[in-house]
Amino acid sequence: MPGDTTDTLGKGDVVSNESLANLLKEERRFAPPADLAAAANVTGAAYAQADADRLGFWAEQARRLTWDTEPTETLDWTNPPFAKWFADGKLNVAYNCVDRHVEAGNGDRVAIHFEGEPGDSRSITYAELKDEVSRAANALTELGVQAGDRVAVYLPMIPEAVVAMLACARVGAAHSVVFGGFSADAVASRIQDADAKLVITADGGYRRGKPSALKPAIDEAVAKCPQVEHVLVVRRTGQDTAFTEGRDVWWDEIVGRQSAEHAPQAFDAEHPLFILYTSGTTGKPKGILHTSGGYLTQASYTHHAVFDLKPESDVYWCTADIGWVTGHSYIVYGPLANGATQVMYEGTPDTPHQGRFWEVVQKYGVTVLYTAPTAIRTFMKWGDDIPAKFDLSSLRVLGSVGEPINPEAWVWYRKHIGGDRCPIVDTWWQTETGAMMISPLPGVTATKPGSAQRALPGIGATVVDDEGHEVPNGGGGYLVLTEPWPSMLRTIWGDDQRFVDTYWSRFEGKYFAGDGAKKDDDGDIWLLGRVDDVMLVSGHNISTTEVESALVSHPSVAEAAVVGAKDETTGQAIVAFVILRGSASETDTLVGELRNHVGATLGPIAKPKRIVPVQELPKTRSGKIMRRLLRDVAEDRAVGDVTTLADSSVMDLIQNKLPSASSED
Ligand code: 6R9
Repeated sequence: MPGDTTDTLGKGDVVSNESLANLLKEERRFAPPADLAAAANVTGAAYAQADADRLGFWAEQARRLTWDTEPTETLDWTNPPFAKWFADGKLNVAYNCVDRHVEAGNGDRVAIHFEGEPGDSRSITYAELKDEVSRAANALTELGVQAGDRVAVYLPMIPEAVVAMLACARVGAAHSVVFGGFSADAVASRIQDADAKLVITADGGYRRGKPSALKPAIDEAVAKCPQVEHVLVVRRTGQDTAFTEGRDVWWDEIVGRQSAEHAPQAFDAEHPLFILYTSGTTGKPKGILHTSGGYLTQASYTHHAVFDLKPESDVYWCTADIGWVTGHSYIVYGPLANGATQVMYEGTPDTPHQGRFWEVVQKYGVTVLYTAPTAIRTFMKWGDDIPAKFDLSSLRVLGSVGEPINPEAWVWYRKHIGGDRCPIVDTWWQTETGAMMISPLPGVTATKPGSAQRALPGIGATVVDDEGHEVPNGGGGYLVLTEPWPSMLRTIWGDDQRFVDTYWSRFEGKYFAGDGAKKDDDGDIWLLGRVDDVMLVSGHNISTTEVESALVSHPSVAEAAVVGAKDETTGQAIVAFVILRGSASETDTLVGELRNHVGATLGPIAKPKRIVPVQELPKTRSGKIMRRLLRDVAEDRAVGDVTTLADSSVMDLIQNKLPSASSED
């Protein structure tokens, strides 16, 4: 095909050699800072140790936890893909996250610096957290919750969310946290699927400067869920709240009058800890089941290793919502198991002003910051001058999660937030993996902008082609996990067959992550987005991530989302939706320039057929772009299910834009 310069590396290839060379063209590597490397929690020796004895390595990491009965078994993989880790061990997860730090003499250490959106704040020590979790555990018992039950949690980002989760863990009930932005229907289907008998919610939370009610959605949802016996309601905003006598109970009343003594009972390592729903590409959401000992081992180890977390001196802040897996593993279980001091922020990054995050970093002296590429690109769009007004010199490690981070955003993050001194750890993992799987280590790895690089010690990950053969360096295909890992999902709640079909059937004996990936010449891994998002243009696989990355590397583009739309000639045609930077104006010349820019960066085959400037992109509430909806628009169909969209009006704005969209053949 004329002008086609894309190398084809065989089936399953999702990126050309040439384009990767482009991404790497400046051969940028950032060595770990010498002082960090010299005092790092984990050194390069961990890789060799884990390679020599993988299970021995994880058995050693399990000793980070305090067990009631020490496990003698590490992995039982006799019935794959149903794994058991540390199966003869017993522990209490909440005891590990709270009590043991108090017993070790660290009760006065702050566990959580809470920063409310309206500007209220409170600091909670480990001793106070222990008392509050114990009271809440006693309250759950009074409300009839027992080990083996499920409890749904629908709360804003307030400390009671952490307390509620830990109280469930303490009594052996699995929590199912449902993100506070989901609709009543979405909550109802999750309550039903998990068969939860208690729901914990709040009157509301603060969002964009105003109280936003939560209880009405629960009232509507619970009306459809007869098995729910009680609704426990935290008072946060004080707004008027309908109350059903006999069913509803105020948190401050029932928790407030409990004893602060609660003896934690030990549960089996494989006792369910939580269910977290993640949307499938189609059909009903999947309830991802995580259990106790293996999950906590890997959440704790990765938080210690990847953030180099020093509990005595670091102030850690993960900006995720507790309703996503990142909030579970890196606000609740990892940091608290490690006795960390952390910041928890209730609101949005632009309330009351666009410097709010940097103000929080400055106020608490945050040393380790963990956020998402979508947030970083938003900060880039708002301008360098905003973070420049704040003292960010306390920062020492920066993390990224949720999506591939394009090299432009990576470099901006390092420079404008990290002062060109902080290493960036780009952490690849999923709700299903429970904890980080692929990431640099900040005291070891020479980092590359845009690459998550290599599997963590004790983790097996590689890239395979369509037939499941490992691709050589320089090759592309599908990301797979080659060995079971401690924090792996154990099944899909109530649907073992779907668990087998979704993750373990595509490639024999390997976990299929659903992500496209590429190995570079050093064997480092580059994530290329969900395979469902890969485009097939004139017989070539082109990754949406790469085209988006090329667009964002143009100075006029702040954000981009790319989809493949059906095309009679080429099979699929590339359609790009772009948000322009403040100063750029939408002209045909600019659109032409952008097409040429992508052509020059990736090769002519990757030139978008249409480029549509828009004001906003459709994103899930965790910040992932919903390309499925953009495909509907690009293919001129009615837009599909928008219930997981953060702002449903965005789609109207985008559709209205389309008739004037620039297109070229
Ligand atoms: C933790 C989380 C999982 C999907 C995953 C992948 C994408 C997450 C990434 C990344 C590239 C990274 N993803 N981290 N892609 N680089 N560092 O986000 O879990 O919400 O289940 O999403 O997110 O596509 O498969 P979850």
